[in-house]
Amino acid sequence: MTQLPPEVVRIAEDIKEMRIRGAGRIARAGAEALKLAAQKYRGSPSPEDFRRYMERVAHYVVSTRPTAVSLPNAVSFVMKRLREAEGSFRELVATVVAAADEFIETSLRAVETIGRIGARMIKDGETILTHCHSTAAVSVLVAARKMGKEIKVYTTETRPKFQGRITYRQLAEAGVNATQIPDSAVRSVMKRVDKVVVGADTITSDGALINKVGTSQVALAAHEARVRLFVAAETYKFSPASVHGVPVLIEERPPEEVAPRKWLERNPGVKVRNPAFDVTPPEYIDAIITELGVIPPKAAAMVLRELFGYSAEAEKLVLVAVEHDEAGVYY
Ligand code: RUB
Repeated sequence: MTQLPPEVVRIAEDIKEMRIRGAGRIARAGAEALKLAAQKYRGSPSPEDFRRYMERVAHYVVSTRPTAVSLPNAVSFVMKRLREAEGSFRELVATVVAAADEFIETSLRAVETIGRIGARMIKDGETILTHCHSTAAVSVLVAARKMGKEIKVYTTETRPKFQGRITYRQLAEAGVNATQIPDSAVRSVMKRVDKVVVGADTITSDGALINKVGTSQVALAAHEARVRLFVAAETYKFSPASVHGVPVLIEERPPEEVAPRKWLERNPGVKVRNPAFDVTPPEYIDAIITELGVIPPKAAAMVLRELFGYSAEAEKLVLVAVEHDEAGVYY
């Protein structure tokens, strides 16, 4: 069996260990991994062998992290092109490379468009709260600043991995007046907040949002204070498999990310849970800002039908991710 190129293994490890993180970046890295796998393939030049090898790579890449549907969507985008293509081995390699490049470019453009659309929804002088680090949400906030709007942003720390520090740094570098708060301070600052903007790992056909753990508490506090909550999400964050009732697996990460190893050793048998994501029901979401425009969460099913139709490949890939970690919790 042809070995997977080290570059592909490295990308997969970087996704697993969260050196590459955030649903959009994970998706682009997945597409890049397929492209590299095709370019570095040194097995037999028979189209059938190459196709089989690429199916194996796709399975491997999708198995890295289970929750963000952007990853199987990116892989499906590329693999669909390969499955539909005919021609020599060289032509098939070129098909994979072109599809991966197209996904990456389209994805980056979508983030930019969301920034432009979302920024128009923010008024000069408003205070915004965001959670974790979302490239799409940061794009909205930075675009608002570029439009000359003087905004103030609260960024949560986002324990246990502190992705909020990335958000803070990116906003500060863009000249946005940002303030870091502990996650537990969300409710106490909410009375000074005008809008919440967060990103998405997955949006289901009923308009529920799966995003960094804590998002649903932010939404609850916003709902109580009558603060509107917006989700910045490219359409490849919508789950085609959810149309068919396939559940979203909430990733559980190692306890060492939550509690220091020494403390765990000193307290043998201690129970620690570390769910990486949670589910915010559509009732707590005012609108989803996509590259196609702003939609109510209840329109998610329509977007899915429009974009994917029936996508059996995507369903298969999501199932692969589910098989990968059976200890997790399903939405
Ligand atoms: C990141 C996270 C982000 C979404 C959207 O979780 O929950 O809000 O992935 O990000 P993690 P983006 O750090 O565990 O990957 O807008 O960049 O796609």
